[in-house]
Amino acid sequence: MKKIFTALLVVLMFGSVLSAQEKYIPTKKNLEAREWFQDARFGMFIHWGVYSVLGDGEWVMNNQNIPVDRYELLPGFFNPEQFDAKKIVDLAKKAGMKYITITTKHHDGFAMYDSKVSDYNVVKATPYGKDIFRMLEEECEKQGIKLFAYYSQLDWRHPDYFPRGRTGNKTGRPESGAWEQYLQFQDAQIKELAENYNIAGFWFDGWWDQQDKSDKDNPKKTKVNWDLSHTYKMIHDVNSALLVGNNHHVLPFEGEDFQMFEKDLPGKNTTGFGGTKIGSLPLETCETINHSWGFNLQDGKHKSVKELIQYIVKAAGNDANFLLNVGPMPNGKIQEEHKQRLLAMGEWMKKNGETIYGTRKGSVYIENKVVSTQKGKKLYIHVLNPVDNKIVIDGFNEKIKGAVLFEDRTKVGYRLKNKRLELTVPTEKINETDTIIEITLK
Ligand code: FHN
Repeated sequence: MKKIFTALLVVLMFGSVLSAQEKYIPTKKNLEAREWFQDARFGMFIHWGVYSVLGDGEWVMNNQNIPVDRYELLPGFFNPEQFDAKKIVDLAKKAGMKYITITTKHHDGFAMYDSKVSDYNVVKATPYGKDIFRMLEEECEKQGIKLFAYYSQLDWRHPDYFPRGRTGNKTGRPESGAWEQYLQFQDAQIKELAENYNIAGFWFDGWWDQQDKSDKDNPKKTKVNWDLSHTYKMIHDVNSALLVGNNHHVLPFEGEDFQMFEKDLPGKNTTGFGGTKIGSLPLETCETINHSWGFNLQDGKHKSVKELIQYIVKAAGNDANFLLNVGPMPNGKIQEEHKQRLLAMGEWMKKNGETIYGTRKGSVYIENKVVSTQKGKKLYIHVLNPVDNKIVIDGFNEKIKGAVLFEDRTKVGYRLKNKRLELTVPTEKINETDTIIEITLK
């Protein structure tokens, strides 16, 4: 009898290891969701939490070494009476955004949804007492906007997030903890989000906190076992269409459905923590309007409308979505400078969105000068910061039927010889943000 029991135990254990590590094969529903995602091209990122009360960004707990027992006073001051989910979703739509990704839990461990796993959440621990994620979910459903859940795997509050990683080391927690217990906590919150909210996917963050950078040849090495395959399988078992992305700054892991880049176009490394190779999954890059993700009272370095529009054009020219961030203030409103920029982007997207939505990257790319997007036989040449009205493109392997200005169908002169394409735009038609030439291919 004992032998049979042991054999059964081995089979069960072996089976569970295989099931968690079996090759991930995205379902048809998932692949359709990926297509939708790539067509969407533009989303709103929302970083919002009790940290907004201090107006010093979302890293304030770590940066000011605020111990947990002091930080836990903040929820008591969080009462965003002017929060209006309809206004937020209206703004996203007016900007031309097709989805919203909001922080359900950032590194501080505070849940912006009605978590049954932890009372450290916006419903139970604040005078506001309402489920912000639920209100956004319901408004997104009404307005046909998809909702993604940002979830931080890194946690500066949970005692079992131990061993500590690179950050959150001075938050007054005991130097002990059970990592497996933390993973169970994390997975329980992820599962309740997947099961109880109508979302399109997860945007994970914080894996990098445990990255073991000592092994240059193995960037995926970590000091702990995140057991990502178990978490991802759990998500896809709840709903195979859920798109999983993880902002780990390394090549995608098995079970992920899109690859994101932060403050850089895919593959670039202006930040110093980027430079990750581009994988084969749908791509997204995320950026702030000023320099802060969470509301920062003193950060007035807001990017211009031209910079933001060129960012979405460059992203699309790199086959990537653009996830542009807002950090609501403690009263629940979006700061005016960001609202105005989003509305201006929306005006541009109304006129030119056809050259972005539903496109894939085109064959023409001259860093910072000319990018291209394509939809069927239409190749859109986006001329950014031209020095004159002649655009020269070498190595052009396509055959052309015609070329016009996208905005008013004015004919664009062209000469194609030995794979060199010369386009001549009427000088008065040059647009200082983006001159779009629509080429019809043979
Ligand atoms: O530490 C976070 C940061 O607060 C923010 O959430 C960004 C958004 O991409 N991700 C991490 C930094 O890489």
